[in-house]
Amino acid sequence: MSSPDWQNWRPTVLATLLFIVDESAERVLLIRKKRGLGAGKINGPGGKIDPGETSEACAIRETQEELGVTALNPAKHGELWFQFVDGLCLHVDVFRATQWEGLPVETAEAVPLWTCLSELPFQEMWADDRYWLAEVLVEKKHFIGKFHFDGDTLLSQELVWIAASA
Ligand code: 6U4
Repeated sequence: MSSPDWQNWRPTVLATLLFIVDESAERVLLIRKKRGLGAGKINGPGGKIDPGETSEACAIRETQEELGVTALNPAKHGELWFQFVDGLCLHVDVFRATQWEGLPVETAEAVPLWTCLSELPFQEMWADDRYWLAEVLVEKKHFIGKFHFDGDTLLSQELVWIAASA
């Protein structure tokens, strides 16, 4: 399977992920996703950007819809470029927040999972997450990651850590 032509890659779907980090308790608010792409997996809350919506507003809205929690001042920490063999070209902005309002509740879309930062459940997450998630959550790093998937199988990856202005 040849690698994607990342130079000429254009996304067809724009989405977000948001990770709320409780720094004093060294834990992160993850979800068990109930439906949509990646149903059954553990991930951060997030979803598709609506027309005219900023990615930050999308990340906040999706987290409210999925968990009933409002993230305050999320900071963008990265971009994920996903090329799926079936043709999906998915671009995801990744946000990290350390302040929020509300208590997480289970919804039709997700089960909330406060998770120790030292025990991220990579075996139940998308295969790309092990390459960037701990560094973003714990070390507050910034990145661009490009990942080629066949369904759940990660075929190839390119990851660059970048200066904090992303
Ligand atoms: P809406 O807008 O409610 O339809 P939702 O159904 O939650 O959104 P969906 O199914 O389009 O979203 O999937 C997009 C979500 O899946 C984004 O939050 C990013 C996440 N996602 C998809 N592929 C991923 C991957 N390989 N690694 C990862 N997250 C991924 O960490």
